Parts: sequence; C-alpha cells; structure tokens
Amino acid sequence: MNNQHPELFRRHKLNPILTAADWHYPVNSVFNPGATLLPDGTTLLLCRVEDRRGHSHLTAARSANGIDDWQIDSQPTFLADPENFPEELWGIEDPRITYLPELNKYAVVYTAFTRDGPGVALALTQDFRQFERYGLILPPEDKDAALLPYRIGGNWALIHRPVSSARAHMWVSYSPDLRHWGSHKLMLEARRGSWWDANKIGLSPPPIETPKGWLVIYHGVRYTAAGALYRLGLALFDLQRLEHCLKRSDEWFFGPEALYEQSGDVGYVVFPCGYTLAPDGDTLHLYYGAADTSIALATSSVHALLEWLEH
Ligand code: BMA
Repeated sequence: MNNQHPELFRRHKLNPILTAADWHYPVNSVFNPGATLLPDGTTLLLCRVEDRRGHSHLTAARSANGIDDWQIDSQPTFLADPENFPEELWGIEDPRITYLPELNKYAVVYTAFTRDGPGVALALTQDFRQFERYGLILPPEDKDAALLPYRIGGNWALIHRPVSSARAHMWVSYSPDLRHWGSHKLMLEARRGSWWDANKIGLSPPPIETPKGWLVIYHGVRYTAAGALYRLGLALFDLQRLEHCLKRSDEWFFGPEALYEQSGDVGYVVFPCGYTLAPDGDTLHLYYGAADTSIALATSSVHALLEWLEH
C-alpha cells in the first residue's frame, strides 16, 4: 500500500474496528464517531449510525483499550427528536465531543439534518445516557463544529463551517452562555484551483491543545470527475487568538488508501470526528469513518505531527 507518511499515522491492523455487523439491531452503516476518554480510562465512541431509511442517530461503544472488545449500547443512545426539535427532522450526524471542566460535563456538538440542510446543534451530558439538549445553536447551512474545552477571554469558542457561497471556510464564534453566538471570525480559508483542499474544508476532530498552539486536523474536499476525495491536513492556531493561523500544511498527510476507505457507501472518504490522547500526553488515537461505512483507527504522535508541520 502506498503510504507517503508511514510514520505519521499508522492504520491499526484490526481495521475496520467497528462495522454494522457488530450492532445489536439492524443498521446500514456505522461511521464518523466522536471520541473521548472517560475518567476510568475507558474509550467512549459516539458513533454515527445510519438506519435503513437513511436517517442517522448516535450510539455509544465503550472499550477498555480503545481497540477491541467494544461494548455497544443495545439500543440507540441519542436519537433525533423532531417533535421537540424540528431541526432534527432527517436525523443527527457527525458528533464532536469536548469535556468542559467548568461544567463537569461533556459537550456533544452534532449536525442536525434540517429541512434546509445541515445545522449545528449542541447537547450536554455527564454519562452519555442522559442528554440535555440546547437545540440548534447555528442555523443551516453549517456543520463540522466543535467546542473548545474552556473559555477564551471569558467566552466559549466554537469552530464551525458555514456555507455561504461555492467555497466553504472554517470560522470561530464566541458565546457567553453556549446559546448566543457572535464575534464571528474567519479562521481558515479553503484554497483555490487544483489544491487538495480547494473550495471546501472543515474541522475534523476537536482541536488538540499543545504548548505551540491548537493543532487542528481538517479535511479538504477535492471534486474530481469520479466524485469527491476527502483527505486530511494540519494547521496550528494561536492559543488565545484562534483566528490567527501560525502554520498550515501544504500537503495532506492522510487520505483514502486502504480498501475499506476506498470502497463503501461513499468511497474515497476518511472522516475523523474524534481522538483520544494517551496518558503519555503524546500518543494519539484517531477514530475515523471509512467510506461512510465503517469505523477505523489510526495512531500517531502529537510531537511527530508538530514536527511534520514545522518542516
Ligand atoms: C460530508 C459529511 C460527512 C460524510 C462526508 C462524505 O459532507 O456529510 O458526514 O462522511 O460528507 O460523504
């Protein structure tokens, strides 16, 4: 297999680590999971599950080592609730999880599939069993959103990807209460022309805090005659001023190369929505949707990613 950066991100040999066949009820596909480490060290994935109508919901899977022996909830963990939240009419997708020490709760920022396209919704939880919904916090068309773990200059910060023209960029917005969002700032622009990240980019997992800045893994979408290609690049942002980009990779570092990434419901897609950081503070487990069909794991090192970005 041709991997240009074999040392940067290693696919796990058990990939794909989760598929629809592992579910306790009939589903079409499982992909694009949010991820977090629970206080006892358990890895929790909140998986996007697409049912056989084409609508998605979220189901939790827990594992002691984050690799195998997953305990999957026997029923959907977090279902769309279109009666009370009409914006969830066509399902909920692509969760990003951030632990908020100030509230002692996990924030789950997810895509609500509204009648007018995707919008950004928020729910808080302590245990991934009960969820407190905040509803739609940014209207369509907007997605690929995640919260930062703490306030910056007194306000919560949310990275997101509104679509207002043929091109779609990453923005950061601020809120005093997680409900009202403003002070919108452009964070990272999609490039143009033949670039791998031309026209449309978006945040992948929540940013990774490092002493050098917020390390952001983002996806670029390249449209070809054969369809869209989803690949991943890196950028580094100032810890206090997120709109200030310190570095950006010219090349992508991870793209669909394995068979399970190239073939599936939507081929040539790698789409991570979460990672966990090992207690060594460096080993990164990146969980990603492969071809909108299954869930895969790739391992890296924060140090190696920063080095690569530097050079
Ligand atoms: C994006 C999102 C993802 C999906 C990807 C490829 O726009 O909708 O959920 O994995 O397209 O289909």
